[in-house]
Amino acid sequence: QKRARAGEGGTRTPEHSRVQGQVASVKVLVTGFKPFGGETVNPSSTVLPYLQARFPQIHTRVLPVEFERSWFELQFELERYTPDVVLCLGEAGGRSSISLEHAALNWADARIPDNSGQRPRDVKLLEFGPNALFSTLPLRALESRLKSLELPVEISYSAGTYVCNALFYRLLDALEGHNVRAGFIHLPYLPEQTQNKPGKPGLTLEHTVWALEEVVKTCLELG
Ligand code: PCA
Repeated sequence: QKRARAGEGGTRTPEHSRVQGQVASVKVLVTGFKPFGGETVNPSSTVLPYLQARFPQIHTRVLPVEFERSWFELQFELERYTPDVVLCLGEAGGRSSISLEHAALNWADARIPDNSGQRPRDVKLLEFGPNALFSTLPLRALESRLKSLELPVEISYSAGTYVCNALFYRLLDALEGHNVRAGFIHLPYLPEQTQNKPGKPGLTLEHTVWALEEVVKTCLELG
């Protein structure tokens, strides 16, 4: 069922709102996750205050690492804020690049329980939903922009089968037929997280924030 009314209230008048080439009225919602899996930080929420400071007009929110509650809280933001662009961020420990996620799978298989103790195994997220849904962000353009700055970036074809994928899938499902762009980006560990994990790659906070600033800038320009 389609409960999110994210597309409503989003009528824009670009002629009136164009400020120095930017469409000032594009409403961008950026979410991150709380720490999980024994970590004390999650890069996806660490970056939010930096993005908020750089772009005061955006809306940011930290979500719980819980299958049910993360979607419940995101839905609340969609209805309250009626964004034009939704960018969800999460941590993908062990990856070395910023992962622009292309696809969300209609599948949940949790390796560890979520922060509420829930551990779905081998189940569909939506019984009658399509097997996969695709990001509606311009991933190739984002990839080129970050590559040209020599930031580590890749387009990824799996957001996993845990809470991030579930949130991404439900978001794309709810926004189908709405004029709202949505995507998910997975971030590598921060250096403080890799200290006790020999061989695991990470990315500095500076580079992570820089990459996401470029992404948000692109999102703000999506009229
Ligand atoms: N990463 C997990 C859930 C929360 C997060 O930041 C995932 O990839 O599913």
